[in-house]
Amino acid sequence: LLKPVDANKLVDVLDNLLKQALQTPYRILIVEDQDALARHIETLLQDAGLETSIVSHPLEALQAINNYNPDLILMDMYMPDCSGEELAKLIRQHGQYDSLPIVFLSSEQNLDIQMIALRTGADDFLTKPIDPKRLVHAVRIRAERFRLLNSLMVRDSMTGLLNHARSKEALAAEIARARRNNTPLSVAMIDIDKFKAINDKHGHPVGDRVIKSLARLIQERLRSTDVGGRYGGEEFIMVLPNCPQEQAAQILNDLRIRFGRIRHSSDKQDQEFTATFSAGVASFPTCNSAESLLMTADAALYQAKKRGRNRVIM
Ligand code: GH3
Ligand code: MG
Ligand code: MG
Ligand code: MG
Ligand code: MG
Repeated sequence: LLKPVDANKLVDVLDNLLKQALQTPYRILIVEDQDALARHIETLLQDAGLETSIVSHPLEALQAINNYNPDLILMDMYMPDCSGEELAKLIRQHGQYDSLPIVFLSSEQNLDIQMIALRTGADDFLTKPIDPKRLVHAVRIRAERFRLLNSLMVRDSMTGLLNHARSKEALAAEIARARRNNTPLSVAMIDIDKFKAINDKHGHPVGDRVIKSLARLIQERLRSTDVGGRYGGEEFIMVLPNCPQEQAAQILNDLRIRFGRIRHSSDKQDQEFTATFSAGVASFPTCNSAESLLMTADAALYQAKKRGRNRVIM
């Protein structure tokens, strides 16, 4: 469920993220078994400024969705191994793809068959011969709406970091990738120290600013493949692919020192104050499931609190 979104905060924090999201070309995955036709469609879409990737075997589509992260799938109906209708059903069975737009493009003129195909949860049925304008329009408006809604749904409106649910999804995806590629992966759980006292002393809005300042530090620190999420109120998660445990602990310690140096200004008292956080780090392959990574990082965080806070434990 989406938390109610404060419009001002949204403009304040998400505006740039949204602008950025809409400026990156939309990615269209073309699932079409005939090479010449696939290339023709590709050219039409690319000429309109869209980015494309082609899958000619429908059974490779799920993997391609995972790798390419498309904003829309343009799908043929009749293919060997698996029909477009079956493939659409398969895609919809994956919870995380249930709002990904699917548009059929086929020479099938029979309305009944078109309707049955649309019952899979697909969004539109375009018929050949292709009208380039109609194709580009149908694809672009749906990709745009998806991109916009998606960036609102995945992000925490206060910090712009991934929200709790998407952080967990990202962790699941990254651990699957780490297993496939046999690469390390680290997870850090971060919790601001004695945050209740900060709220009590300086007020909730000042507490919010402290949360945002840590979120910004985390955001700045992320490489393009890293994930930063707001896991709870003043709790954050970092998922660091290709990063062994010692290196992750170093990154977290660096972050911890930089956060501790920020001078926060209070509204109530005429003085600045500082804040600290504690963190726990766990890594794959020592921990080999998402659950074990989260549990171990959490246990390490608990130890960091117990041993006096303002420290990173792995
Ligand atoms: P510890 O060092 O053990 O973590 O102590 P703590 O006081 O930080 O304890 P805890 O993590 O349990 O408390 C977190 C507090 O953060 C509780 C809640 O009132 C406050 N909080 C949660 N979300 C927000 C928020 O969005 N804004 C503000 N200002 N406060 C929040
Ligand atoms: Mg065909
Ligand atoms: Mg075909
Ligand atoms: Mg907490
Ligand atoms: Mg805390």
